[in-house]
Amino acid sequence: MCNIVVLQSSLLIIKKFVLAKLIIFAAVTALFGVIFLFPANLPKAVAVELVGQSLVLENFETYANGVFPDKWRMAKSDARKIYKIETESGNRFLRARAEKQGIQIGLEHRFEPKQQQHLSWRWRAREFPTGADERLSDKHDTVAQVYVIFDNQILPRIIKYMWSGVVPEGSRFVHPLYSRARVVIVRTGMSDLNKWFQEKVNFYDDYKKFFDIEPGRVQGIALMSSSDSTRSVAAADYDDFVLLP
Ligand SMILES: [Ca+2]
Repeated sequence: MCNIVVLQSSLLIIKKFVLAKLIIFAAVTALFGVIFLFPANLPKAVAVELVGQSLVLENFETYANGVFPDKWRMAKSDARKIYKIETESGNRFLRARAEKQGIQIGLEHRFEPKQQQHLSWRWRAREFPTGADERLSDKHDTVAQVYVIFDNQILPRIIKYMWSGVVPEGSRFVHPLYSRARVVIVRTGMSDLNKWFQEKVNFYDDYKKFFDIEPGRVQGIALMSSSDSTRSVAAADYDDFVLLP
């Protein structure tokens, strides 16, 4: 009898533990839309290992004008309204315009970060979210940000490279909404509107500096222009994501 009571009580504890884990997982997924778990109907990016070589992950040239780039996965279907292909002087790129929204999209590509440590891309700010501050959870919006997602696709570590209107360039801090994410402000200021800039980051070094361990496999990259916290508008363009040794 006693054993049955102990067993029942153990089962209850296990159930509570599993429930708590599920609640935490749902909360994290809702916040960050662990995008690679969802829309499995979309084709995966071709995973090519090119050790010691550059690899163009995405230049948007293969898509028709005005469409959502279907190699990218979305956290919510409303992403289709935010992210669309645009053409300018014969070049195709991704245009983002988020009105009171914050939805990320991601491109799955798994590889060993030690082999290809750098990511470069181009971006252009068009409209900054009003009153945003990337350090504060209640004002956490960004005109443009690019992420590298590491280790796994359930509770990944993430490094987010952001263009901030106000936070000083070079700032590095823990993400205010997700403790496994780190932020690097790679560009600051609202004066350089409508002008393309190229960025290049060493995500392998950044991971080691932030977490003090060797990174696991990169799972992919993601991007987001967000304006949900400030109930305003964020607009930016993105192009030419390249992995380099
Ligand atoms: Ca392009």
